[in-house]
Amino acid sequence: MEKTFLMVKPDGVQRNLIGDIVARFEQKGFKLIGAKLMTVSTDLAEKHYAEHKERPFFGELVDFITSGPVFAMVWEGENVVTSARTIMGKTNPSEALPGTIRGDYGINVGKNIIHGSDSLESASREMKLFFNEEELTSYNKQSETWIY
Ligand code: RTP
Ligand code: MG
Repeated sequence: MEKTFLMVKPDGVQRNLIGDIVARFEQKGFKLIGAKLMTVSTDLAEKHYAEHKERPFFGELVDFITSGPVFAMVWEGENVVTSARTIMGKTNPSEALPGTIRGDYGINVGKNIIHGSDSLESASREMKLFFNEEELTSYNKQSETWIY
């Protein structure tokens, strides 16, 4: 089954949005298979955002993501990579639609509440950066027979 890496960013944690965000993905029908509250090191932040290394906002991005605890998660489900990005809304919260996480809670592009992998390849790479294999679980949920 497809997996994605999601992370409530430091602003989302400080604004008490972990519960709401987890609830949205749970209620959609996706399955949480790993989660932890952690502080991201500069080294991990630079690896995670390596694709943006040359962008002018890279320093700010690394400073922000290391500025306080994040809530890192792995979710599983059909088409979860794309679906999670839809639930999150556009990168810039000022363009994100109401009903999306960023549309409901954000204003500024630098403080956009949540990260989600943008492809299957990113998901696999990011999951391995943030989680050991033993930290991820696999289990059946009876309720899934009512979803799929
Ligand atoms: P993310 O990786 O954090 O899930 O966000 P994303 O895919 O929607 O957007 P991406 O293009 O990967 O950009 C990564 C993060 O960089 C910050 N950003 N700042 N100041 C700026 O113009 C600017 N542009 C992007 C955002 O916080 C974005 O989430
Ligand atoms: Mg991205």
